[in-house]
Amino acid sequence: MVIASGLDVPDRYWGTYRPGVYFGLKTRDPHSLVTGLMWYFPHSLRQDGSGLRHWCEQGDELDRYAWMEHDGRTFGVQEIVDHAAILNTTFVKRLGGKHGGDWTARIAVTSNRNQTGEEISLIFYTAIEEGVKGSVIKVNTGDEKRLTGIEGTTQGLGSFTINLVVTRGSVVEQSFLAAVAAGLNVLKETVLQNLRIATQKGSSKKYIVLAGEQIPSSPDGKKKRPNFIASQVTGKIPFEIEVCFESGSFIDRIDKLTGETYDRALQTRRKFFDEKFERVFKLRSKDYTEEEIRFAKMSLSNMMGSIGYFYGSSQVQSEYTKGPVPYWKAPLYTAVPSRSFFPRGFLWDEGFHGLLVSVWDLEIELDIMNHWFDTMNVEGWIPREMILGQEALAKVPEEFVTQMNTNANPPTFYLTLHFILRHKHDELLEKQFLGNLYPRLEAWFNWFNTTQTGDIPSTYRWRGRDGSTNRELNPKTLTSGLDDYPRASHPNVDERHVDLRCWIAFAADVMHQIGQVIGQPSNVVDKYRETYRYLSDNDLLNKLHWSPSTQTFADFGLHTDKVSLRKPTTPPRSQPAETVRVVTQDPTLRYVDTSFGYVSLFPYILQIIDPDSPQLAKVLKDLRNDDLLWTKYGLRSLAKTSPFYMKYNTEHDAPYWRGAIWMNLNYLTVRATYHYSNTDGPYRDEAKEIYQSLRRNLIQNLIQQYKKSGYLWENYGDVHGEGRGSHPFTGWTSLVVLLMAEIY
Ligand code: 6A9
Repeated sequence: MVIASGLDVPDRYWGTYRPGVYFGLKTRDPHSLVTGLMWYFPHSLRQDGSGLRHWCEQGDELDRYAWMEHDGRTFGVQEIVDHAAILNTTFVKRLGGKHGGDWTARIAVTSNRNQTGEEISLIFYTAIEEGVKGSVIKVNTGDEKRLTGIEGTTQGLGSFTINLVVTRGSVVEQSFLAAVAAGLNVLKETVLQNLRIATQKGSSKKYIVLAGEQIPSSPDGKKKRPNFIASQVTGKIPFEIEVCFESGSFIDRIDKLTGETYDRALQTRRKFFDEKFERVFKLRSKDYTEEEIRFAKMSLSNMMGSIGYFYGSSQVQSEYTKGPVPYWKAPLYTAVPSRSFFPRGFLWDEGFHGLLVSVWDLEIELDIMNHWFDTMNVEGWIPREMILGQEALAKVPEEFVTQMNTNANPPTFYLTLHFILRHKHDELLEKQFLGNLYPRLEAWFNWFNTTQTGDIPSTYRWRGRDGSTNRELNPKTLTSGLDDYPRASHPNVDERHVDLRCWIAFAADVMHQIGQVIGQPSNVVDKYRETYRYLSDNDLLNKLHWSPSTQTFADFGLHTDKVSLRKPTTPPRSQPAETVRVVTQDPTLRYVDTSFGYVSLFPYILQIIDPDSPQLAKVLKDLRNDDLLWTKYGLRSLAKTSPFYMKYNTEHDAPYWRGAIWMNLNYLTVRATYHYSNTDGPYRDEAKEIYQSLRRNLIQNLIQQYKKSGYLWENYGDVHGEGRGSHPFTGWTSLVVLLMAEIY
């Protein structure tokens, strides 16, 4: 299918589609012009470049930074707190002309500590890739060789101008740089190489300035053209700058989007946002406090503000090629889980993001899904992690780049689709979208249902586990999304994974529903219903996955718990000894039932357990047990009783899904509990009670940790509830908004 992108969708052409930088705009165009912000405090800039802010980095140790408001289309309001300074970055777009219109960004710096006068340097830049046909940017300098603006042309933007003005406060120094950057991944380095120390006439004070025109000549003597133009303003806090992008084809503009006009435009946008937020989530009418509502707006806004546009090709390894080969070049419009640590697309994360995004703006979500499904190969496979383009690649260690076309990741887009069908925001649009997507949904389903099956009929097995390693305490299952969650200790073909079985059962159900909605022939629709019935048949499920001894759902495989990490007794002389796994008891074919955790909950989480079954009673009982998963902060991933609870997987590999509290599966558990508390059956009331308290615990802890730390986190500690792992992590953790609003 041809996806509508670029100028076909003018109102989403420009956006903050570089979620990996603190602030920057680009277009949904493979070779977009990019703009962005860097800043530093002159007194704390170091030779090695530390102190210069550009990419979101945890190492910068900002107190916090978050989009407080962002609608994914027209405007955004971000607050960045960097030690003594608060940077307010806002932008508003205005449509007009043929190239996506104008926008203005405002960067206002105020003091965090009520002390004014400290100096800060803001650098706003514009860059294009080198050697793209039809792309030019150049500086306009007035008298005294001061930069007065930039003008340029690209194929996607036509002609345009960008002007920067200081709108408030006192300026200490202003300078610019026009240079040739070797790539979009080295813009910070380009700035660092071109900083100089200068003094002003009649003063001995030293300033850090940008070096002006620095254009090398080509070997043929001709001057090269700059592809990077940066403008620096050093000012005393408080002060403010405005950057105004004007599109050349926008000829009937009445006034400039600056000053008071900008104020008014921003006010209007904020008001619309506020009204829509209440219409969609109804938190005010649910009696949340203003502070809680601000938190929820921040969570949603970061999801929308984390949407990026990437272009490039993945590295893919298939069984037909010796080494990894590049996939075709493709665009990806997607949210990212974490702006700092992994600002790129992840397949199963995106299905969770889709829940929140689709309630807020269905069109955006359908667009995101279209892009992802366009990355499917002929076999029906979609890569798990999308590392597209120079900027994205620069953040990934070599060994993680290659994607295997035999490996899966949970098909969570079926969750998104199920959710969209349930909430019916725009039936016509949905029907059309589903009709177009259907052939690829079939291919996707078939890929899972043929390549991920187990040896016994109706069983499934995650591929990609390493059966030969002696380094890991329990070989990881990255494909399942639950990385180090303990599975059979000795991966082999006898394994059967209960979570994967449930995912496929669920997918079959959704395929059946979609088939009905778009009027597929009954034999096709029936086929999926049959598959769903077969895979959700509770007797068969219990036979394959219910451990009679522990009375819990479990994986099955060649397993022993008697494993430990030890330093080898005779270390290789040349390098320091790495711990290895020692197995002190032969593994046997059995249920992996000594570890209770998220995996054991899957038949419940995906609502496959019959409402009147004794299994449901047992799961509900286990859910409330403090020795297993229950904590004041949500459900921990692995029971305290598991031999793998909080264990390192190698000496360097800290526990990840071995105890911490993760929002994505907590959200699904709350959702399932909501379902069982609203479905007739003997255990309704138990479910109702769990629903209330689990939901409350999760919401309260996230709000409290946000107040304390300034961030949403990748996961949360099960003992004190503190945020852990990468931050900000506003991917699935922002599903807290749906919990607050009770949207499932
Ligand atoms: C590799 C980064 C300096 C791990 O949220 C994305 C995924 C989830 O899909 C998965 O379920 N995360 C979870 O277990 C993060 C994966 C990050 C890989 C980063 C190297 C080093 O960069």
